Order: sequence, then C-alpha cells, then structure tokens
Amino acid sequence: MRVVIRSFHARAAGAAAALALGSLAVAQVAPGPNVSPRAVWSHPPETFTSRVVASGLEDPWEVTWGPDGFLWITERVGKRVVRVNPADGSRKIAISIDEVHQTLPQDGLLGLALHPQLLRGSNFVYVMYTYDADPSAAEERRSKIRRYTYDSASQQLGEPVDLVTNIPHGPDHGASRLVIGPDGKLYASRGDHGSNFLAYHCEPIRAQELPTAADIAARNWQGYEGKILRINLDGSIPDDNPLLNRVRSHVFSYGHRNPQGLAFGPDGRLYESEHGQDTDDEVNRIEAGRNYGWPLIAGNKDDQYYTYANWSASAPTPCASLEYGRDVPATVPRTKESDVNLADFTPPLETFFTVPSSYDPRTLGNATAALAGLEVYASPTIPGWSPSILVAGMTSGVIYRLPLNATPAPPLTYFKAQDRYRDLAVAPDGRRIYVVTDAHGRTVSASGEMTATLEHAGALLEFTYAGTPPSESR
Ligand SMILES: [Ca+2]
Ligand SMILES: [Ca+2]
Repeated sequence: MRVVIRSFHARAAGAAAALALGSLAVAQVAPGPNVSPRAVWSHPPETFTSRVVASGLEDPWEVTWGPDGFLWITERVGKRVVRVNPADGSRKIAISIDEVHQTLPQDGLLGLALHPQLLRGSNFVYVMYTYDADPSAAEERRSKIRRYTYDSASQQLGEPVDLVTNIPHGPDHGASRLVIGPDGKLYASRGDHGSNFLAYHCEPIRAQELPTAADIAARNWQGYEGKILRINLDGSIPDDNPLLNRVRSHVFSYGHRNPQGLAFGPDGRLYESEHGQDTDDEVNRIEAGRNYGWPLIAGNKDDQYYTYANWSASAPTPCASLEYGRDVPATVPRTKESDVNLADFTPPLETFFTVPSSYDPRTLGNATAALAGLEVYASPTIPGWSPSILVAGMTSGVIYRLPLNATPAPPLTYFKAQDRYRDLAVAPDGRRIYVVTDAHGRTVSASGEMTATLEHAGALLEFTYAGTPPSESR
C-alpha cells in the first residue's frame, strides 16, 4: 500500500560494506548526503558474530529475555506465546490463544510483559491482543490486556484474567507494546489507527483528543487512540496518573502516531519509538501528561518537509471524493507546525530522516526507517555502549544505536540485513542481542531497492559481541 518509488536508502546502500558473519550477511550502512545533518552516521567499530536461532515463526512481534534463560516471543499471526531456548533453538508453546482475532498486518497477538518477580513469587505474564467483540458475523476489532499465570512445572500459561478490555483498535497502526515500569505499573502503547493515511485517509486522527469524564465513568476507552497508557496491575486507573483536561484516565501521554517501541532505562525513565509517516521517525523520552505532537507536529517543530494535511476536513469537495496521494488537493486544509501552539509539547530526543521542505519523495522515495521495538542497553560488556537506546528498523533492516549519555551524537547502524527487524532483546550478559523479524513485508535490499524478498523471514537472530579493534575503541 505504501507508495514507494525508489528507496531513500539507495545511496546509503551504495556505501554499504557487506560483512559475512556467521550465517548472516551483515552490512554497515551510512546514509546519503540529503539526510539531515543530525543523521550523518559513522561506521561502528564493534564486531559481532551472528546466527539464526529459530525460524518459521509466524510473525514474531515481541521478544523478551525471561528469568528462565529462554526468549519469550509472541507470534502475532500464530497467536501463540512461545519460549525459545537460545542454546539450541528448541521452542515450547506456553499458550495458544484462540480468542485472538487476526486478519490485518497490525493486529493479532502483540505485546507481552513478564512480571519482574516471575519465577520468584509472582508468576504473572501480561499480553495485549486484538479480538472480535461482535458475536455476530460482523467484525468489531478491539484490543485487550490479559494476565496469565505461568506454571513452571508444566511450562504453560493459564488462569486468564482480563484486565482492560474493549480498547478500540483500528485497521492499521495498532502499536500495543507492553512493559512494566520500576513503579510496578503496566505501560501500553496505542496507535492512531492509520487514520488520515492511505486507505483510511478520511478518518480523522484522534491522537490530540483526550478522554472526557463521561467516557471514563462509562469505561469507554475511545479517547485512547495515539496514547501511552499507564495501568495498575489489576487494570484500574492509577491515582497518580496525570490530570488531562481535568480528567484522570489511563492516559499517560498523548500525540503519538504508531509507538511500537517502549522500554525503561536504568535511569528509571521511559523511552519510546514511533514510526513516522513519510519522514520523522522519532525516539522520545515519555513523561507524564506531555504532548508528543502528532499529527500537528512530526519530529521537531521545525517546518521541514512534514505539514499536517487534514483530509477528513476537505471542503467543499468531501474527502470521500478524493484519492489519497502525496499531492495534497487544495481543498484539504494544511497546518504549518509553527502555526500550532500545543501546551506541553515535547520534542523527540532524536528524529530519524528529518528532511527539508525541498525533499521530493517522488524522486527520492520514502525516507522513514520504520522504527519498531526498542531497548535500553545498560551493560558494561560492550565498551562505550552503556547507556544507549537500541531500536529496530523495519524498512531499513538495521538496529540503530543512539548513545544516551553523550552530547548529541548521531545514531549508529548495526546488523544490516534484507529483513524487517520488529523487536529486540538483550541477554543479561550484555554480549548477545536477539532480534525477531517479520515473516512478510517490504524492506531495503543490499543494493538499495525495495523488495518483498526477506533473508530471514519469521526468525529469531542472535548477534554476539566479538570485540572492538583496540585502535578503534572509544
Ligand atoms: Ca512527536
Ligand atoms: Ca517537524
């Protein structure tokens, strides 16, 4: 569906140095000259070996290191939670969830979070998935957060308890990453449903709309589109959640597009990544009650390429008569970033592929990296890495590293392959990094063209740190 004429990564790949490491072809990629000056990446000096741990996974979506030494993975399409032994790739199904309703690229079994005391007294596992709330043949796609109890003897998940149900889930941009914070709360991300974009361009984006008191009293969660939620472990609304428009709800922050990465750092802060529209993927630090701008502001408030065009407000020609495309008809109102004044707007820590107004996607192609899962690396094992954000790129097929303690430094890229990297996990030894890949979809080839041929479809990959040449240590 996404209109891509020629990849923005074409020049990047031209400069790529392919390294055959283990069973994976891994390349280091530098961007082309037209990317913003902040995104001029250097070649990282570290070396890694790599291998395929498991394959044939049905669209793995979340990978989490468990206290049992296994990798806990959700299969979005497979509707299963599987535990994979990293030593031999063997896998055990912890549960298949029949209620999961999966028909589209961004629904199915999605988020998973392990209780911090799993195997130490609180054997709870939390998942987030879509289901069909309409008992008739009609479809009403909704999302829920469910708790299971893990039985370590049978290695099965059971005793389901639904914590939050009936959360609206659109046909696209489903987000649904799930994580437990150091405050013992569940955090869940919600996307903007793909509204105002492609096939759903006549649906207005509601990421700036906040729940009303009447909504919350009625347990109507329609205001949760494009938000990060903060939830008690029993599903209730925390007493110390922010008051937004004088209403306390599960909403912790708002103005998000498709936040698929969510993780806490060793500093106790919450970091998030979100997938940009054509440009301006973001990494954000999420704070209570803050507004992250979407759709009025993408990336920084800088009046670069992105300008909000509200297709649903087209007049006098109604949106339904318009064909969606990059050439925005004159009847569609547009809003410059500098013309909006959002209370509590918080710019990103880093933007990826912020391009100037003169950028022409018809000749240069799509510029988004398609950011997905995110982790904060906090181990002393790899010199100079702690603390860094690691974030998966789907269209770019790389893991980006964004140093957190440096004066602003451009992200570095690692592990380039012709794959869509969906999520990652770091082993406690800090030496091994695990990445799960989509089973289907489009990414960038080594020669820089968009392709639907994936090197490792539906796989769990392992990258093991092999050292840093002394001359390049820093
Ligand atoms: Ca933003
Ligand atoms: Ca901007």
